[in-house]
Amino acid sequence: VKHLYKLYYWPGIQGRGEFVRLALEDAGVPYLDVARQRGKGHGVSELHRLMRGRALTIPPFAPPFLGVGRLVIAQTANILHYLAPRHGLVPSAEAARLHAHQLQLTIADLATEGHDTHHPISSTLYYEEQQEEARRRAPLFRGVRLPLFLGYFERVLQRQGGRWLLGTRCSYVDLSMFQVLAWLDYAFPIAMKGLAPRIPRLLSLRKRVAARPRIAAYLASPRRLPFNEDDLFRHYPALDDR
Ligand SMILES: N[C@@H](CCC(=O)N[C@@H](CS)C(=O)NCC(=O)O)C(=O)O
Repeated sequence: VKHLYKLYYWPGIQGRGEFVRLALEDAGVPYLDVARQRGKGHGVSELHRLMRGRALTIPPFAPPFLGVGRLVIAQTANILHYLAPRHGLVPSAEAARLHAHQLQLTIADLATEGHDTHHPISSTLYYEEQQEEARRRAPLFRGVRLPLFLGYFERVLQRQGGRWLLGTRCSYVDLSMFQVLAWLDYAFPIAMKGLAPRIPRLLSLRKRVAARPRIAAYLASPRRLPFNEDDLFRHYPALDDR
């Protein structure tokens, strides 16, 4: 009997859970989004139970995590590394799988730096408590770090033939790249407009992913939550000016 995948992630935001959702949605695999369900064995309390309780010998530190039968694994890139070969989301050669993992970890670094524009001091403080520092950090992200990251991915894409980041088919890395570009566009529309001429391949990759039938259906469904100011990427106009 195949287990139903359980995705454990905070409700109310796309967050890092979205990288996993996009992979499951594109593969057409059914899954339970545990914290978005009500009732016993569901909800946010179930996340806390697995992180803090005695149920697991290796509990996760933070969401997202994935439950497969009795196995519970965390760290976004690790989850995707597990799922991808089982659902045709990565080429099978070892080198390709390592490169996919490498690119995914780099996307994770970019996501963290994007988040840190509004939380430069600590995620334990509110944005309003670190606004001044955010106004110092954001221009450095927009002006230096972001072009460096996106320039890197644009170059990889070019070397792979311009269509997909890895090989000749869509992989989970492309799905995650779509997500980061969508977030960036939401959070930093002015900066992204300025960068657009330098990342033509990435921008067409984004459209190509959005047009995949299962992704398009997902994006139009209530399962896809709207962007918001509790999420990893937030639209604070003060952090996207000049
Ligand atoms: N490196 C981890 C980061 C996990 C993470 O930071 N999760 C966030 C939500 S997106 C969280 O709830 N963190 C709680 C904490 O850091 O205390 C991953 O990629 O999965």
